[in-house]
Amino acid sequence: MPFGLLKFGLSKGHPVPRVLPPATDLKDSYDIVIVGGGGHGLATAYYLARDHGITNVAVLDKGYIGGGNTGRNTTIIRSNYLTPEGVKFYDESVNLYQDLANDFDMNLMYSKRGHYTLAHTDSALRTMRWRAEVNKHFGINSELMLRDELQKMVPQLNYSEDVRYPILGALYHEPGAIARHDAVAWGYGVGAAKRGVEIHQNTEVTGFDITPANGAPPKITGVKTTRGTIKAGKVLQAVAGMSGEVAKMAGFKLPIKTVPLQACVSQPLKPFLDAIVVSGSLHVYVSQSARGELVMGGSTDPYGVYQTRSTLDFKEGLMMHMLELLPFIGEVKLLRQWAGMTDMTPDFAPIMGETPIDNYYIDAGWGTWGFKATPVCGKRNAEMLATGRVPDMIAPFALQRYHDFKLVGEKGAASVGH
Ligand code: FAD
Ligand code: PYC
Repeated sequence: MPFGLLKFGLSKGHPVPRVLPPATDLKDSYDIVIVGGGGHGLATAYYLARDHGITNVAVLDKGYIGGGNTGRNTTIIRSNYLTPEGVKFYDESVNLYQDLANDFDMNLMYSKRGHYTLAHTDSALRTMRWRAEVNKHFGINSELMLRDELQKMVPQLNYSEDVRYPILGALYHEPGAIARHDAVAWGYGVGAAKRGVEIHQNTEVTGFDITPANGAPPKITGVKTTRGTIKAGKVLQAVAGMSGEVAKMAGFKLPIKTVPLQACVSQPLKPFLDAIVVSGSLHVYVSQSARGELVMGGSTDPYGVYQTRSTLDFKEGLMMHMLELLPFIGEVKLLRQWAGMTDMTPDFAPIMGETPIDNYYIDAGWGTWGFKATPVCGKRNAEMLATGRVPDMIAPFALQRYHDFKLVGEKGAASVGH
């Protein structure tokens, strides 16, 4: 009998502890204002306070923390990217994830599963071999696996040759994992708040005060919100699906198209699938959560809109392909379906660092792949805001690269087919 729990539940003397301090008024001025209380904004605030002692910081979110894509993603964490810049960057993130539960004193349910990207064609096998070689060069455990070996590792899949896209092999990535996404947001938020950062929910940013200084680049001086205008020494924009619109308020343009990405979960099933399985050709991916739900998704919707509507069209297409991969789940019921808005860049890599506005920094272009990057973004954004220098780790992701035509082509590794 969990007596302690019963006592906790019944006694007024044991209230559930408040995890975030109660909301306060906005101050007139902050050293740093972070626009967006998703994982990226909160992680930045956390590392600013923890590693740099900077706490005169406000995180502003128009809704509730983690209510954007941080709380809508399918929680896949991996570093099996294609470019050296991407591999090093996501590897740092995977490493940071290892200590987070201890840092936060919170169970993130981080679960290493192994990640398999299926190849159904010879050209896909070639790409998987390429990714494996780049990964191995940087010390990351990825390898090409041909069908017989794969079948031993993930016997649940349909290996029949009598299908449209028979499975030929896979890129196996041993560190591939899933975690509890809301706990990541809350862990960072609570950790930042405990150290003095202010988190203001229901506070929408509606514009910016920018001073044009004679001949010098324009400079940020303040942030306009639905609760008044505040002065800001520096600003970080971390608003994922709203990146293009918020940048427009600051007076510059991003090479971003915003499209919905949908996902769904099944009713809970007895655990049968340990691996995370992705197929670009079938436009599906699936893992089984600790609760037994199959967490499933596919490609982005083919139209640019700012909405999070679930569609029958997506569900039908996804299930058709899921049944090709796991034909025995035909009777399984769907429990929930949802969508998030994803900010897609031309090269499927993020945009991080400086902008045309002095002291206005950006963390955007996270499309369908940014949950896994939450810790590294927080750590490197904080370093940049604290020192005023762009860390080498994120320099390749500068907005300027589109002007210089130095793209970081990650289309083959960003997530599922697009
Ligand atoms: P968000 O969590 O979206 O936070 C941005 C915040 O900004 C929001 O809370 C929003 O309310 C706020 N905001 C917006 N405009 C304003 C404004 N004007 N003023 C104030 N606040 C504002 N990535 C992976 O790595 N692995 C996955 O498996 C994965 N699966 C995904 C599945 C789906 C269905 C979706 C939609 C995305 C998936 N992603 C995945 C991508 C990932 O979720 C995002 O890239 C990541 O969560 C972005 O985090 P963020 O903190 O930048 O943004
Ligand atoms: O980034 O691995 C990923 C991912 C899978 C599905 C959506 N994003």
